Amino acid sequence: MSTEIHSNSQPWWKTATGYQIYPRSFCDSNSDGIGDLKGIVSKLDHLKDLGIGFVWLSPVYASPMRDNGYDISNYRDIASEFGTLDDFQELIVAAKDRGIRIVMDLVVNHCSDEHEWFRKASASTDCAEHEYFYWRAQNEDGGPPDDQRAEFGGPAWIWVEAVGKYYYGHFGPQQPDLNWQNPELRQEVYDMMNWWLDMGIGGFRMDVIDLIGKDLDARCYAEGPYLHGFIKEMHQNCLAGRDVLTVGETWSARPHTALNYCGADRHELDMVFNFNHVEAAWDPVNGRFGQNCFDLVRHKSILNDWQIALAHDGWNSLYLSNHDLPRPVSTFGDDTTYRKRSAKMLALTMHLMKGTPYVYQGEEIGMTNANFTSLEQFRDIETFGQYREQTEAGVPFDAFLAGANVNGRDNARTPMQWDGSEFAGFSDVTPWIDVNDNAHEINVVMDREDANGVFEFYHRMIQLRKDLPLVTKGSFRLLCPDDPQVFAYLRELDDQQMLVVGNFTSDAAELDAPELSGLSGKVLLSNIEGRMDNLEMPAKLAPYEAFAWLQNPEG
Ligand code: ISL
Ligand code: CA
Repeated sequence: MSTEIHSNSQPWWKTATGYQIYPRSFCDSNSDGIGDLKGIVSKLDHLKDLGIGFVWLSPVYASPMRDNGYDISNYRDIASEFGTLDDFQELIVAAKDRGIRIVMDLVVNHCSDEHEWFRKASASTDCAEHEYFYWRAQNEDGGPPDDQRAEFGGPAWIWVEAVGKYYYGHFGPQQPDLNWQNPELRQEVYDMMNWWLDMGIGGFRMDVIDLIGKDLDARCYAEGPYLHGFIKEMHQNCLAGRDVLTVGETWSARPHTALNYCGADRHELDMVFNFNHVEAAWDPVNGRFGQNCFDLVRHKSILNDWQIALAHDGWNSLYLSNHDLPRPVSTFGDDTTYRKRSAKMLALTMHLMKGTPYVYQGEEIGMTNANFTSLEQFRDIETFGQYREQTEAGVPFDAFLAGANVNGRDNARTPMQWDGSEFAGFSDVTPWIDVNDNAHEINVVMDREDANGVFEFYHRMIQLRKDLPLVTKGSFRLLCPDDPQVFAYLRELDDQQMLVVGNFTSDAAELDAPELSGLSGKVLLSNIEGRMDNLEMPAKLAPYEAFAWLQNPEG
């Protein structure tokens, strides 16, 4: 029986829970060590059992895979190692049968240097495609127009002898930026988007979309002057009138700019990914490859600001992890003694805020960081860029390794741990990247056999969102903002109140919310044994304890 896909009063993406798949690392169906589309199809029941409503699929387009698909060489084809267009259509249908939509990754700030557009553009100035990229002449001393560095290391301006000019690659030479100033380029992108939308996809996650409005001469990159004009135009050309989800990846968005993307009157996007809480855990001196500097008070304050900014208009995305970030249980929780309990605590406090939650593959069983020990184990282009820059700057290898193990992107990219077999049930040959050493004790089979497993907790939590309109619609009020241990908030709708509490530490803690003392209600979900329905204030909390409690359950 197919699951109901429409909800009558609200857009489906407000009541659904998303699940991100990084295809290369999810499931390998043909024993080449690389995850693929047929592998995803074979695991759809896992997602259905979890209760998710849509998949955000990281790029599966044709690509030389310098950045694992975030460098696209053909926007209308599937990478051969992932399968074929037929496999993709089969995935859409098989997912739909299970009430799941497939949201594609839209990577149009840049393409691959192997895209036909760039091949032509870099061979001659005398073709339409030349204008699809940003070109600049040498400056007076023969050098590049400016000293901008690429995200993955090296200069962002790259010389091409054949045309006697530099092109701009924000991420690196193999990812030339597309010139959004050019109307024909924009039309190519819109046609391509419509082609996928007509095929029946559920929407788009838009890669670094805040960069497309850049003004290179002003050296203005993120949220540039042309940004919202372009997104509006995209909306008119592709999205208006379609029942799809759009979410922008926007590192530069702040609570006061978020409505520029997702306010109802804007006709741009449904929501954006906010990274403020992610960046707040980075080392202020040594940056992302320094130490983990997580601070709960700041974390709460950031999330609260976003909840307030989008309380009445716009919509939040709720997440702690993706394919670029370390595993949340390692960054924000405890990945040893309290691994399961803290994984559940992090999930509960995140998912029950107002917005659409996203689960990243493996998070639902509490997968941990990779803890690689040698350079040979890494695969990520960004990590190698860091390695070169740090080595040149004289940083010792051990310090680089420590940083990569704290925040490197490969932490999230080790193969999905399906079972305790040699390659974790991901593949039956050596995978493209090492399986985490802990796969024999952290895997889907073992976790799902455990009534107290992380998966079962996620399943119940996701079900709560479907059962209780309050979870989607209720207002949000942060409690005890200055408490360094406890994250607690109230959600309210009509005469119902839900309290959500999480202890972010391995010490006992206390919540004092006198206004709730003595009220009758019931515990909806808890990650420890014995949490009682009646709330006595102050409430004592065990290490990493979390619960959701509903006052006036009949309301
Ligand atoms: O993870 C990061 C934090 O600094 C950056 O490395 C990352 O480049 C940034 O998050 C933008 O990410 C997106 O675009 C990149 C791609 O490598 C990432 O995987 C993608 O999510 C370029 O397409
Ligand atoms: Ca494969």
